[in-house]
Amino acid sequence: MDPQALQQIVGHFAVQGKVTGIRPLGNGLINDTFLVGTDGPDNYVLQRINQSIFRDVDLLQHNIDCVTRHIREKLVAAGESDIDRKVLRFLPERATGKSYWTDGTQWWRISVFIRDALTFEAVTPEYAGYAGTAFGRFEAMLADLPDKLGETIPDFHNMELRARQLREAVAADAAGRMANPEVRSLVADIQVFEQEMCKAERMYREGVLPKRICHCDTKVNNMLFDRDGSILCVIDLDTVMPSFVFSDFGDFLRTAANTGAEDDPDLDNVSFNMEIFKAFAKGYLASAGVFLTPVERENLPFAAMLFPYMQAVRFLTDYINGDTYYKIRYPEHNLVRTRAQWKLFLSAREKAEEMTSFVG
Ligand code: GN1
Ligand code: MG
Repeated sequence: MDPQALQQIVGHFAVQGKVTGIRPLGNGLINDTFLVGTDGPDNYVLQRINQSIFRDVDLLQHNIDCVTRHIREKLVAAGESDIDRKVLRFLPERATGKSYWTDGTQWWRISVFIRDALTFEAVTPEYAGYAGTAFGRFEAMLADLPDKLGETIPDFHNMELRARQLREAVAADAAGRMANPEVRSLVADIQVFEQEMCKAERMYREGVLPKRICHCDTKVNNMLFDRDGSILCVIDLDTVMPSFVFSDFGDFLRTAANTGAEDDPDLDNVSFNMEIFKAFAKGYLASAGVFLTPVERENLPFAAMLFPYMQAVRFLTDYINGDTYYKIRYPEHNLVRTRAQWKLFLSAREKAEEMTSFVG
């Protein structure tokens, strides 16, 4: 996007200082993100919200406002220092005071850029342990949130819905990709496990599995670390909403316990790393163990399998639909991603018993 247009958008928010530069930031697959440099005390993160995915931006920003306010209050009450580095702060739009600005076709928001923070695409077991504790604490802090949060993407991590979307994509074959035998074979392999992987929705209907406020996008790169390795805060709050705790536990491991990349073209790189699993599970149980029910706890290994599975389904669905959801960098990207997530699922599944004996 042209820098002058971006600068004008920034002008709608109460930033301090003069803007000195705007450049792309991070590698999210949904929103467009920019770093805004200034000569003032802070730099900022500008984001264009992908409104074809987040259809109700008022609800989205309501959730984020409630969550950041609640966490900030908790940090203040606990006497924490350096609070602006431990929770995101969004700026009000000058005219409306809302935490976003829209010209009616595009939606934008700005948060303060957290100084001296590190992000990682991969972590050591030690850092995975810190991350486990941090996500457990994040859920614990939100357990007494007084506001009601809506689902910013309805049924986001509902496996029954994702399986249905795959079936619909296959039936419509909008991009003619079902002609490829590899795609047909992946669909068939995936469907073998469908009933097993839709267990959480059944347990929820039976009333034995609760929903809690979860982050729902706990990719390892959505966590900011301080220079000394401690966790500063969790970012990318678009999907904070009621879900099963499996979302946060499973999605972190999907990214952090993968010995390869999410879209690794070399499947020999991809496998499920038990050292990361153990360290993360230990950290998570240390902070979340107090509120988890026995059913939640005993199904954490299921969560570690569910998320590579669900992601394989989502990437394959998008491939079959003709790449309408995820940003891609080359034509077969979603297929390459599917293969890697499928390999990761199979690898995690081989370790199911070992995981179960670890969480006890
Ligand atoms: C998307 O935008 P990003 O990269 O943080 C997606 C997640 C997927 C992830 C796969 C709203 O997250 O659910 O797990 O890509 N977010 C949405 O990398 O669909
Ligand atoms: Mg992200």
